[in-house]
Amino acid sequence: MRLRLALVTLSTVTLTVAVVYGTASGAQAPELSPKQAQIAAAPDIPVADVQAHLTQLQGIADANGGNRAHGQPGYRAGLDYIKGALDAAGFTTQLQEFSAGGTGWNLIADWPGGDENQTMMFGGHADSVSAGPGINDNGSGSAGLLEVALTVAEQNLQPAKHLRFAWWGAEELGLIGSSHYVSSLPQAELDKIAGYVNFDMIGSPNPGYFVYSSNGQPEGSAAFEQMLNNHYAAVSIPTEPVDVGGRSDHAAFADGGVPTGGVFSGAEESKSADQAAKWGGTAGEAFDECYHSSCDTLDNIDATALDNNSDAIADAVWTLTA
Ligand code: DPN
Ligand code: CA
Ligand code: ZN
Repeated sequence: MRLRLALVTLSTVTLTVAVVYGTASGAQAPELSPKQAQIAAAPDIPVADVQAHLTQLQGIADANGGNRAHGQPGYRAGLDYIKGALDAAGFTTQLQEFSAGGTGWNLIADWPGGDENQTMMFGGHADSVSAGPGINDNGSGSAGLLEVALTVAEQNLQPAKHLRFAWWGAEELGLIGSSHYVSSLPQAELDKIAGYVNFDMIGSPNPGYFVYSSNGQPEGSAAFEQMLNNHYAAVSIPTEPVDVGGRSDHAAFADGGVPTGGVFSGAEESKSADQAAKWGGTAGEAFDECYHSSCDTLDNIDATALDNNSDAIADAVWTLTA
């Protein structure tokens, strides 16, 4: 009886507070602007959907001599899998052909709409080394980007900026596909690219959470670094800045003056004791012991890192195109 009285009293107080607040503010909570609403709506990507793409890429490598390397049939088969899914979802796709000791292709996917004078690009390389199937490097980024793109279509996102995804060829031979793309754009077209965010290795088995440093990068890059750091801070994951330099496909964009950013879970470098303390995993072992080798297979993926970083891709797409 006493308990019930206490509850009645409490709910009365709560009601009173609500009424007073309503009166004082004059209305309900202020409405979000379309930009704020889009940012708030960034989806949580189910990791199983990303893993399903990785299973496909592994199967494609298995059926094509064990790799998805430039100049090998597995490369084109993997790219066709990604392209087929994007085409079915309503993207406008194109294969940009180039030659580099064999024919290579970039896959460019545009989501119709938005201001093309402000085009935001998100990408990663789709080729593996010839030693193995390249599931972490870079099936992981390829699959995360694909699932986020499919989610854009599912939710019929209508961003203010124009949205373009890219899967690059021949990265492993020296950033050839992305360099070809940037150098083939007339200056007027390059000027329309508001930014490029890169995802190369996002499911490393002994993962770190690295955000590309904007130090020495074109003006505007710091906003991408900040946005990505905000994303991880919101889910209580500590990050470290990393100077990726010329080691991945953002480099040609940066050289062309386009603001860049990216996310990376670590390659051949060894995880320090400090890093193991904050991220878990094994100190003194590489972030990816199977980097560029035949064991970069489906089981060379940390599902939690893949999940967290795929969610970061989604947040970047939703936030940076709003
Ligand atoms: N793409 C790999 C490389 O070029 O060595 C791995 C890598 C990705 C390295 C991102 C640094 C940053
Ligand atoms: Ca998720
Ligand atoms: Zn790579």
